[in-house]
Amino acid sequence: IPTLRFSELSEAHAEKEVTVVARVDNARVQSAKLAFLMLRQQGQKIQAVIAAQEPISRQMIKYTGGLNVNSIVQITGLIKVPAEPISSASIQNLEIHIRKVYMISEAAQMLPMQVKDAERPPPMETNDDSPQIDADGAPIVTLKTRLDNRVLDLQTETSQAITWISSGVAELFAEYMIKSGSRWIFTPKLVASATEGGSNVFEVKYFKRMGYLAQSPQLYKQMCIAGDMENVFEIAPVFRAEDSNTHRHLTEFTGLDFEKTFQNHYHEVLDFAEDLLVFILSQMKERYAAQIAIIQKSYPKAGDFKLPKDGKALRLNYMDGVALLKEAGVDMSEQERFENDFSTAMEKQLGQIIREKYDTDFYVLDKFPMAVRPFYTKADSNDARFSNSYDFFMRGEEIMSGAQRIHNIDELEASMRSKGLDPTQEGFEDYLNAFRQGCPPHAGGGLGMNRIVMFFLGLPNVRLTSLFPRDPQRLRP
Ligand code: ATP
Ligand code: AMO
Repeated sequence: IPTLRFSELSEAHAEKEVTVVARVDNARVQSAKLAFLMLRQQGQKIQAVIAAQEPISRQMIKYTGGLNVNSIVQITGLIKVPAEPISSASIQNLEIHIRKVYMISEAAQMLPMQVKDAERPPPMETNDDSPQIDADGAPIVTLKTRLDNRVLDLQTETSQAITWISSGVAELFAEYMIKSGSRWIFTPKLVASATEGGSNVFEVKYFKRMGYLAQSPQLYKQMCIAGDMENVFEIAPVFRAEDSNTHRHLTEFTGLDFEKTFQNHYHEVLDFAEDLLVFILSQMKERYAAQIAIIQKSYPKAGDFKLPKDGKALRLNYMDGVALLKEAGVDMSEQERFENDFSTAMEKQLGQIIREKYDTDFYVLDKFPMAVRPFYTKADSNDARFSNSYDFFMRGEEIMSGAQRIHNIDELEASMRSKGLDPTQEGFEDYLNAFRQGCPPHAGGGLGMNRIVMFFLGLPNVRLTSLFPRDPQRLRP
């Protein structure tokens, strides 16, 4: 008797005996002579029936109908095609008439939450764990309960689809980079200095001294350029000790980073990055349409992400964004413009304005003020208040930062000092030596994978995009 996956089963198996290994989605005893199981394999469900007839005992019916929900069982039985088609779209129009049941892995009788209850979107308050019910009296599973019991939560149809979307974004990023001749790099995450120059680093005890968890692969991807690697990319964890309890900040997230040399102008790299994002977002819509449709049932915005119609990213300058906000009545003072850049509220409002005016949820702002960018950013040679740096936005929120980098050692040291950093500090020495030894002009960017998934799907919380999210309150599971 063959053991088959649900996806391999069809009406062609009618009246044939098969074996399946699946999860018990639901079990019920109908009568002393009849019991039903709903079996589940990822998104697919098949009903199984057990009826009293030779050699099946009433005891076996009681046992089957009483199986603990979520257990993994091995079932052997005859495939039947029901005369009356099964109405639910998620349930296949096949039935298994059970001959044998073996327990493979038994789930506890009381689970901390029911997978079916977790199918509805939770309220987004992260730490509220009070019991709630919806209008029909069904329990609402809070985000905290779901994240505390993430393994069960990952089994829901929506979580399954979201994890496919993350997988797709990483796959498409790597595909595009490799096609462009980029080399996949693997840089250390245990490092000796705070890469982004800030204070938001996790310290680790490194034998007899201190080390840090990498805030980004920034210094190493640039050192690879100095090592004549020309075009590199990485997919790796990024650690930020930011005590930011927001809908879009994690303390550990997946970074999609790239760095490239250019011949004449940093816009060669900016053009490349724009095409990369248009490729990822348009291919996601095509290749992952089935998953998007599932997510849309819980999060209605999942299917409505607007890409520019001409297939080219919309690029504006930072000051164009300032002007659009001013037209809408949001005026930034001279100091705000050059020292603060946009607040989250302003960014979101700008996203609205751009959607209405240009009909796109994806756009790029170039030429950010120098004062708000990290030390390695190259200033605009025409106006030193600005820089050759860009942010990418989806639905009005930042998903990527990038810039042309300083490749001249004197300029780099001066920039560090102007940002209050000490070039002689341990950890910066090796980075700076790379420039003392000669480094070609280059630019790059860092994408937050979780942010791309979140804003592509219009999800209300970034934690839904992380397998096992880390935030200031959460270090488990
Ligand atoms: P980047 O690191 O490139 O700046 P980001 O989007 O994470 O990316 P942050 O500087 O961390 O940017 O924050 C951006 C916005 O988020 C800021 O306008 C800030 O006001 C807001 N923000 C950050 N932390 C918090 C917080 N704990 N509560 C409310 N808002 C926050
Ligand atoms: P930046 O600090 O802007 O730039 O980070 C790059 C991108 O990472 C994402 N991101 C986050 N995602 C989730 N939780 C967080 N706490 C978080 N912080 C940032 C955002 C952001 O755009 N070295 C530069 C990149 C470069 O210039 O190449 C850097 O790290 O999507």
